[in-house]
Amino acid sequence: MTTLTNEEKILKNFINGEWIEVSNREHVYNPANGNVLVEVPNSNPEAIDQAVEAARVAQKEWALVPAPGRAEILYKVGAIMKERKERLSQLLTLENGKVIEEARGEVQEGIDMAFYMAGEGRRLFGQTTPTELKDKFAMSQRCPVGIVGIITPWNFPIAIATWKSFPAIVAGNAVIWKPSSETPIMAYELAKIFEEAGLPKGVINIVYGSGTTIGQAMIEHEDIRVISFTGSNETGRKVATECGRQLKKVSLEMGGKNAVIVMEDADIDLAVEGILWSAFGTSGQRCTACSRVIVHKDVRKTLEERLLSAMENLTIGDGLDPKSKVGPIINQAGLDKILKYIEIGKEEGANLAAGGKQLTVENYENGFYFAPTLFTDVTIDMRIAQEEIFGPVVSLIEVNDLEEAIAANNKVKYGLSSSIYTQDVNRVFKAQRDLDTGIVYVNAGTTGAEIHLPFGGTKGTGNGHRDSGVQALDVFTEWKAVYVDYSGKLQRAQIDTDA
Ligand code: TXE
Repeated sequence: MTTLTNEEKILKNFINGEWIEVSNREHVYNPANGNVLVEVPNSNPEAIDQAVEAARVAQKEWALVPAPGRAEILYKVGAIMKERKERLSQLLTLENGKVIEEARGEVQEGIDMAFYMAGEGRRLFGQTTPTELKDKFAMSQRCPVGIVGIITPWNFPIAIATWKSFPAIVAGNAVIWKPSSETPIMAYELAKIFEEAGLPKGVINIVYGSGTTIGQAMIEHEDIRVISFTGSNETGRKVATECGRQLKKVSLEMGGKNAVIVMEDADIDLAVEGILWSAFGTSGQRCTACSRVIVHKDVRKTLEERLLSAMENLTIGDGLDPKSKVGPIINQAGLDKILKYIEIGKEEGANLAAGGKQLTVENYENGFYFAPTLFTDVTIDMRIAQEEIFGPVVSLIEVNDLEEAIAANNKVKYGLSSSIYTQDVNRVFKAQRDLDTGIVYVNAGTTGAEIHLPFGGTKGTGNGHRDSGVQALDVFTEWKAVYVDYSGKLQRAQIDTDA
């Protein structure tokens, strides 16, 4: 069992390769039992000025290191993470609550991202292209943007950080990272790993603090040229508005209202397994969580019965207990939000078929547990079918055919992930074309993204950018077009083309 030393329990900012103690700190709680885990700095905005100063100096040197050399550091980061996987996973469960098997999966995602982005050190492809003039050469190349700011949430405290920081670093940027103060330990551990891997000081800087103080200071600082944000739609809109005022590039990933569609020809048991995993994993606190099941009328009753019976077998408890299938909710505010939606669902006339209440787990009385919940008789326009609840709550919606199912899927303001269970190849291709989401799964739940594919969504989920995949590099690079004229004379584009 991993424990923290007294020194590790007082987290510090990491600026210019130094650990800086901050006297103003807040407690961070283990959601499984309500005990204090660590203290996290509540920094002043001046910490951002210091971090930017360090990043400015560091980035100039870092950008001159050949990209394969930058990648070598990421290979080392990946190797250390791999060696330390169990420690990281246990600490992740302690601070976030997700069950240990999922925590291991999340850490693995970070390891995969390290090796994948290290590979980019030998690609970072640009293009060469013919020119319209003789004896002239043209190419485009990726350049670092300079200093980038990343703002991350608590639900995937290590994976999301790696999706953002690794491409930024391999592309030659310096990073200022504000992690969520709910889950600060992963950032601390990752900073130690960067340090051990030999990342030059100032290339990554971690400043802990509130969104409104530190997040805002990052957005306002004119030398931070990009903000990459994952979090709620509400906060993301504020971030984008502020960044817009300053002509700052901003990449947003802001959640979803994801659906699993189950057609009448589906393998129902397989669908039930997929729904359980994607609806109740991480206690429903994933941006890709399945929170709606859109089911064909012919199999609605069968699916409902089998789902309810499978839900009864989910063990809820401390994520470190291997028997637990569903861990706690992040905090009291998270529980309150879920409870509010249970009331809304009841008032709207949905049928609460299971769960809908806070749970007390023996010996973990101060933990934040919630029963896996199913609402049936839900219609598309109900708020529980439209708004992100961020808890283990699923709404069952009955439809008559595929067209209606796709329309129901698309009739939400989000567009992150969707899934369809069917055996019919024609339906598969029609659905993957028409489902208006950035990610589509066939015969699998709504979760399970792999790091080498683009992650993100349409409509209210984002603003057109993607985390992970090679597409992540677009956020952290500028394109430069270079023309080399070796004709020895003035050649005017568009004019001297016949010469
Ligand atoms: O999110 P916030 P919170 C949703 C989910 C959850 C709700 C609240 O519904 O219940 O959001 O969670 C920083 N300027 N998601 O409060 O506020 C903040 O410190 C700059 C869905 O944690 O969006 C944190 O680091 N930054 C989501 C990050 O933004 C600001 C994952 C996210 O915080 C800021 C998390 C500001 N004004 C929550 N205010 C998903 N879709 O995966 C806050 N922050």
